[in-house]
Amino acid sequence: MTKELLIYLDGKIVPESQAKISVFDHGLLYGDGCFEGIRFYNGRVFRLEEHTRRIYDSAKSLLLTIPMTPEEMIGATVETVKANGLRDGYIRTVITRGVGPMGLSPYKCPKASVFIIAASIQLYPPSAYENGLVMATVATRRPRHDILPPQVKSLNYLNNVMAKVEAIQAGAEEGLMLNDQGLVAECTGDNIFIIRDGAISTPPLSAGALDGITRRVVFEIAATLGIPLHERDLTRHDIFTADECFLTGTAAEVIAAVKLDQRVIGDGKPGVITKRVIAKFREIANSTGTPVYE
Ligand code: PXG
Repeated sequence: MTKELLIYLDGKIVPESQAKISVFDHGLLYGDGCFEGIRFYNGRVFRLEEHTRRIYDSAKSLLLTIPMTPEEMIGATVETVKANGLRDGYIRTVITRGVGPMGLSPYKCPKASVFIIAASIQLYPPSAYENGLVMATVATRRPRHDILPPQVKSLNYLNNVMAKVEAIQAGAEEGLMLNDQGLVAECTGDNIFIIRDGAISTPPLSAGALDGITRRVVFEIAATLGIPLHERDLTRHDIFTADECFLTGTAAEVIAAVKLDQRVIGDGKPGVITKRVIAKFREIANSTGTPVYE
């Protein structure tokens, strides 16, 4: 039998078999809530303050009161990793609207629930990290800010799930999502970057991309390596004709993308600048973060 994970749930650390949420929780009934995906490397939680800030921002946007302070949230996150004795892995922090009567109104849900899982995740097979990912443009568009704000990491991920399904059905590993104007927004769980003539470009957040924390790390890396980086509107054509392309996300980390809709990007292999960014990312991820065991 595999050992049970220990889960943080509403102030207590409990075995996973006891970590249960009510069927009347609006997080389940309506997808009403928000979450974070965080990685830890080498006994240190990567960019924990930034993830914590983002979940409080998501909650604020949803009029959702998290029943603890950001400092307590940081403490609970570290404690959950420690309780499981893990050094490398993935944390899923979830805030649900909590239990209430059926009906959309969140005003009848007195208290939000908070749970934190520390485990592991593998988004793509190891071969994808060696050879790069194959992408397909999907018909499902990223919603506009006035439909479902892409900055809110909400529990309503059906837009992304449906896009992922389309990508898999097209024989691809990742789906390229456009916004309502047909401009590149992001992928189903990753931000996208291209490189052309030695400069990196990525869509602005206004295109409908999540303000990815890995995306921000790439901005820092580009500055450190002296590689120009521009936020600008991108079309599929820009990706077809790029020299290199890579995706970023907490789960994905930094990974090359080598094909979009049967067009080979660059020479069809992870590019030189992409490899430099990946190496620098690994260095930063393995040497910084909030210590769990000190
Ligand atoms: N866009 C979307 C829509 C995301 O969901 C990112 C970009 C990258 O953001 P970060 O901050 O992680 O660099 C995400 C994050 C999963 C999983 O279970 C997905 C994400 C993060 C962690 C786990 O597939 N996506």
